[in-house]
Amino acid sequence: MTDSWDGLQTLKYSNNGEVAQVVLNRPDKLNAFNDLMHDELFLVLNDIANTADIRCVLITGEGRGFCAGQDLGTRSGGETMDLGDKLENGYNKNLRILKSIQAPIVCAVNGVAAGAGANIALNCDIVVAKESAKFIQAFSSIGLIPDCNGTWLLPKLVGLARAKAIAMLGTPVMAKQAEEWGMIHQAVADEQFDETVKDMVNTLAKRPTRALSFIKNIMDESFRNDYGVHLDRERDVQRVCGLSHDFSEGVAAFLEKRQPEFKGH
Ligand code: LHQ
Repeated sequence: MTDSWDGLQTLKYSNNGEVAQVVLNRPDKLNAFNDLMHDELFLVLNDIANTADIRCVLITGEGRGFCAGQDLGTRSGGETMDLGDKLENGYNKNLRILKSIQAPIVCAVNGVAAGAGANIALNCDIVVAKESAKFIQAFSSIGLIPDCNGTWLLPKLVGLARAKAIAMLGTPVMAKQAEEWGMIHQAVADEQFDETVKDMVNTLAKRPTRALSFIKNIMDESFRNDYGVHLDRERDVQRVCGLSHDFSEGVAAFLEKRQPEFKGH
C-alpha cells in the first residue's frame, strides 16, 4: 500500500491498514502549507478515511518544526485574493475529512506550530508536544483571525480569557504551558518524545477502536447538546457498545485475569 505514495512531494505517508502516519515534509519552510501540500493531504486523508479497519492515525512534522501555517511566500506581491476561498478549498476541506476519520488521531508536535499549523494540531484527538515546542496564534500578527476552527476550539480548550489574549497578542505558548492550560494533552521531554509517541500510538491501536470513535464523537457532540439530550445520547451509544465484540472480550479478559485482545469493532 505504501509504495504507491512514493511520489508525494510535501508529505511522507504510510498506512499498514492498522496505523497510518502522515509526516508534513517541507522542513526548509518549517512545513508551511502550499497548494500542493493541501492537495496531497487531501489524498492521504481520504485514503485513511477509506481504510476500514484503521486503528490509529499519527500526524507529525519533519525537521525542527511541526508546521508554520500557510506558506506566506505564496502570498507575496500585494495581490488581493479570496482567503475564504483558500480556506474552503484547502484547510477546511482537509479538516472536514480529518473530522470524519473514526480512529483516534494523535498529533505529535515535534517543534513550532504556528498559525494554521497550531490549529491543525488542536483539531486532533490527542496532542503530544516536545517540551521545546511552542504554539503561536500568529494570525493577528499579519492582520488575520485564527482559522482552522481556532476560534471555536481555543475558548473551549483554554477558556475565553486566554483564548482572546493569545489570539490578539500572538504570544507563543510553550508546550508545558499549553499542557497546564489544557490546550494539549501532554508536553514531553524532547529526548523522550519519539518513544512516548510510539508507545501511545501502539497502545491506541490495540484498544477498542469503535468505542474510542464513539468517545471522540460524543465528546464533541457534548458542546451542542443540553444535559438531558446528552444523557439520552450516552444511553443509545452505550447500547451499541454493549453489543460489540470488544465489550464481551473486555469483560471476559477481566474475569479471566488476562489482557484483552480487542478487534476494534
Ligand atoms: C516560512 C514560514 C511561512 C513561508 C517559516 N511561510 N516560509 C493564511 C493565509 C491564507 C489562507 C488562510 O489561512 C492562513 C492561515 C495561516 O496560517 S496565517 C499564519 C501564517 N504563519 C505565520 O505567520 C508564521 C510565520 N513564521 C514565523 O513566525 C516563524 O517562522 C516561526 C515563529 C514559525 C519560527 O521562527 P524561527 O524558529 O525563528 O524560524 P524562521 O523564522 O527562521 O523560519 C525558518 C525558515 O522557514 C525561514 O526560511 P529561510 O529560507 O529564511 O531559512 C522562514 O522564512 C521559513 N518559514 N514560516 N509561514
